[in-house]
Amino acid sequence: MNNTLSAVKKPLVVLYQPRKDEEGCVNTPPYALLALAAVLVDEFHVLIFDGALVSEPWRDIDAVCGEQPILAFGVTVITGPPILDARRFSQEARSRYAGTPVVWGGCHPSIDPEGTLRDGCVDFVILGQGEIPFREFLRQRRDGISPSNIPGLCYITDDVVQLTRPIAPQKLSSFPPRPFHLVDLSKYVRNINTIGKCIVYITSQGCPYQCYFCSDTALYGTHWSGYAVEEMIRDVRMLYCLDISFLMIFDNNFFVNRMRVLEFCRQLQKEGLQLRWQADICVDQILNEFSSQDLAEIRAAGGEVFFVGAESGSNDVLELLNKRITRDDTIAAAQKCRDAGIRVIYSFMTGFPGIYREEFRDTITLCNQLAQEDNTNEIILCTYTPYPGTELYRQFQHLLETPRSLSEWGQWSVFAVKGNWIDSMHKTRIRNASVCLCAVYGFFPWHSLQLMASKYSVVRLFLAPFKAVASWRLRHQRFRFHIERHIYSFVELVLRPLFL
Ligand code: B12
Ligand code: SF4
Repeated sequence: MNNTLSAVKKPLVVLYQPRKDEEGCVNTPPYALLALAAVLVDEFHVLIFDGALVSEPWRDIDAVCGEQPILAFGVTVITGPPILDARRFSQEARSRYAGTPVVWGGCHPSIDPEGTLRDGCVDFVILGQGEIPFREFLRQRRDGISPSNIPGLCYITDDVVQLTRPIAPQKLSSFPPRPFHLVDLSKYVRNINTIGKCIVYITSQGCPYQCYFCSDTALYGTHWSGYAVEEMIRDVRMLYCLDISFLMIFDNNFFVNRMRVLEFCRQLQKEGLQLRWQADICVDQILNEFSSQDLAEIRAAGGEVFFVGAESGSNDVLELLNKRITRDDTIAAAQKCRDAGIRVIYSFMTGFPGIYREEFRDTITLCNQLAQEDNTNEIILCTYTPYPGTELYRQFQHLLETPRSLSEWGQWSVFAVKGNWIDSMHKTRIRNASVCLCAVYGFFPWHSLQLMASKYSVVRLFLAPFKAVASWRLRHQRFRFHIERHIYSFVELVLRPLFL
């Protein structure tokens, strides 16, 4: 962290990534802030702080900034718990630095600029891709001009919210490289027992698909753009120096440009970067855009895991979601990945209003089938949560108790919403089905028990009857009165410290 700010000549800009405040949330480098910083660092002195890494961000900010004036605060915000920390931070910023504007950008303020501004802790919102408009905003502030005529800039004057249209997203390759030296990347390295030391990396923005549940469409429509391969390789070389063995590529859709992906793979090999990696891909892309030969190349270059939003085993739901695939496509894609030796993490959602009983059966059947066919695969089963700005949110809005304030949006999380439209017995069924899948196939977080079972026969013996019952439940879809789940959880609690 820079502690010699007295020597700084450029105007100071403080960027903040709020803490997630949710159990199990991954700490990711602040990629949105790094993207902004890329176009700012020539003209401004940019400091990035991450609420997930420090318990008292203001202590660090005070220590670094001292008495220096700050031109603006920029905060990146997604819907859910990060809003709560973003609000705290912004309120504090305004009370400590009266007159310094607080600007919010990112998914949530872009989707609900009016609600964000009316909350009263934010001065400006910038919609959509932020690089160009934020730089223009800062230039105008620096030059003593009251910011105006900036595409995507929203604010309140005379109690009227001034909304403007966002800028058309620019190609990422037109921006300078992200200034990674502004953050301590080593703090984002995690050690996961199944994959080793890893870090999250992002290589693109947007997605050309238009799934009706996905926030990305609300932000970027069908626009997609990715960093050039040379830049990706430069980044990966730098991340490699952090002694990582696995790269979690968290793009919305990494595989949009086939040539870019294959070139990336070739360059990884040419450079001798022996990393394993995972990335998001669609069923449709596996089937229609990447040949078996392509998948083999990807695998050879360390592409070990695909994250696939299979979403549902019901063709009706897949249509409702505008997924443009059928359940048979998912099975065919699974076969193609298996042939290429690529492990797949499938993400499923269940609990759609009005049809949740019917779709649940089909989804569990498909989950079970995929897991049975390849026991290296993994399944994540979530309860559907409507996100603002999406087509499905609009469709289901009448069934929801919609948040009325920014802080209520801060409560809007997968864990809190949990399908308010679903009867409580069915909620129990969903939870139990998820536990059964984990118990039978050893998915996260139950893989630790499987690990113990492979080492100790006493654990194996203990697990056997539970696995047998869970397997019966999955086959017959009987998830009510799941009493053994409680014993299972209790014993896991006791065994874990003893054996791991
Ligand atoms: C990293 C990430 C996370 C991180 C946290 C990120 C953070 N900022 O705090 C983690 C892993 C914790 C996470 C969790 C979740 N996430 Co998430 N996540 C992402 C992901 C993969 C990358 C975000 C990113 O950095 N992108 C790269 C940057 C460059 O693009 P960008 O974010 O769009 O930023 C640009 C603009 O938005 C704008 N901008 C952004 N910030 C700012 C700030 C200022 C001041 C300005 C001017 C402009 C600006 O300019 C940027 C540069 O162009 C996105 C998907 C994606 N690939 O984008 C989903 C995404 C943001 N997540 C999403 C969701 C739904 C979730 C979860 C609810 C998922 C879940 N089921 O659990 C949880 C919620 C966590 C919680 N506690 O609430 C949704 C957003 C929903 C919403 N309405 O906000 C996204 C878009 C995925 C999707 N396609 O639906 N996520
Ligand atoms: S493919 Fe993924 S990122 Fe793209 S629109 Fe669908 S859910 Fe969103």
